[in-house]
Amino acid sequence: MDATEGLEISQGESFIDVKSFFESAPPLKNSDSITQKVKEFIYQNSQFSGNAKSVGVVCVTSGGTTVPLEQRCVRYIDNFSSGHRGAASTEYFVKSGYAVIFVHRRGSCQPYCRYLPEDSFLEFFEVLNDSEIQVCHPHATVVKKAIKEYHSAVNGGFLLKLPFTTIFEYLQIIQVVATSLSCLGPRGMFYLAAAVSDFYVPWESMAKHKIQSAAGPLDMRLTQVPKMLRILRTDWAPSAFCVSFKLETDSEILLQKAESALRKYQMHVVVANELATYKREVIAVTLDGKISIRKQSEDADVEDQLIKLLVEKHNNYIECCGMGEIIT
Ligand code: PAZ
Repeated sequence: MDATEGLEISQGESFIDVKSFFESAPPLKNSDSITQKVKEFIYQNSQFSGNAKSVGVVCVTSGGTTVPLEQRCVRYIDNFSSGHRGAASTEYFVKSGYAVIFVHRRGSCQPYCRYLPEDSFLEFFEVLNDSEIQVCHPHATVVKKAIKEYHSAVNGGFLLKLPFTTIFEYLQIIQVVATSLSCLGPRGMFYLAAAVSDFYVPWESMAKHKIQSAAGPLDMRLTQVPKMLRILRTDWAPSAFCVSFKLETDSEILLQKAESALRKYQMHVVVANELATYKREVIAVTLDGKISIRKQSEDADVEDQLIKLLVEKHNNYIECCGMGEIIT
């Protein structure tokens, strides 16, 4: 696929930025196989009436993108995100009957693995004899649940995982998913929880080899990453339901920035969250108003309530689109 395919947008300036971003990006590895997997997954989940397999297909993005500083990359700029929100949300979407394309940062938190230990994995197992191991008793319940739910999602064809590391890979994958998902019209959804770099080093101006410290202090000019949300809405998947996230550290500007993103990029929902409290509270900002969602108990996930709300809003959207109402 041509990297700039589907970019017939009117805003000249954005078009040029996007075109030059894709033209200069290193080509996505396994692009053909990713495109084929995405198309097959969407096709298999596109029968929505009668014995519907899924109620819709949602692309969940998760984890932070990196910005390489060298073509043979030793150093990079990273973005804050563990991937926990995307992984938890994926589980709740699958539970609600959605098929999920999970576009995630390599090595970040994965669906159904959130309760497994990161650093003491081996403590979960004990050796019985030369050929058998078993999960130690206190952990058996949580591991059994994780294995069952994971296999049911993957074998049932409800979960497709696509990894990325760099901003280049991320945006190329989003383009593939978005242009493929557009065939589902309003039944397609984007849930963009990944922390995406705002600035990058264009490939052609990037140092080829490891930057040397002997040359003294480093001066580097970063270019703004083109705003893909706008293109996603206007060109790639114009009928899909779009939820983006806004993270800020200053509570004074959070809602104002979320409202501005809602209007500027024509999002259906912007989920506003503050770094200090994002695990227990988020605010869903829509054109109809704001809804604050808090964790219901210490063991609960804020994503549980959030996904319930979004599923309801998505259903209303599908209904209104079916009735010929134009919803922006
Ligand atoms: O991945 P995580 O659970 O550690 O964090 C989630 C989050 C805070 C990255 C996400 O909720 C979010 O706000 N993403 C968008 C970040 C941004 O404004 O770029």
